[in-house]
Amino acid sequence: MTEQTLFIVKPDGVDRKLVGEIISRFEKRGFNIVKLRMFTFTKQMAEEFYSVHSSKPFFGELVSFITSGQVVAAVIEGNNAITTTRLMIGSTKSFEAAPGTIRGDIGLGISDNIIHASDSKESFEKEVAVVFK
Ligand code: 3AN
Repeated sequence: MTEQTLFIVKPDGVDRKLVGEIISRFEKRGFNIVKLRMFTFTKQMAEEFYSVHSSKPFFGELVSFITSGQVVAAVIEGNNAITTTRLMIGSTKSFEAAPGTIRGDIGLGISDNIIHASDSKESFEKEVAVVFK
């Protein structure tokens, strides 16, 4: 089933010059890039983007990290995009992520876990509205 999803290379991924490698992985897998944008989150955008996590103890850290530098956001399209992309990024805690995943191959952090990707159609619709409005 062809669907769209969104991923964001976080500030640590941009700082570490991993944008090309990450986009390349999705292109090689067969996804089409539909939209691409480099920008810096404002605090207001970040709070809206991460509003589902607003009651979590790490919410402040999440907002402060995602606003700390430039990010690259992409909308990609392809077969089973949401689930496949989540599998490709790996577990939230990069140090536990399986080798072969993006986090498992090139990360060790939690806040600084290189990449975000929408976890459902509802999340995608909400997130794309914040990032590409
Ligand atoms: P994922 O990014 O794998 O979808 P979520 O949605 O559970 O993970 O969490 C959103 C973001 O919150 C994660 N990308 C991570 O940066 C941060 N996060 C999750 N758990 C923690 C934690 N225990 N401490 C600090 N940050 C966390």
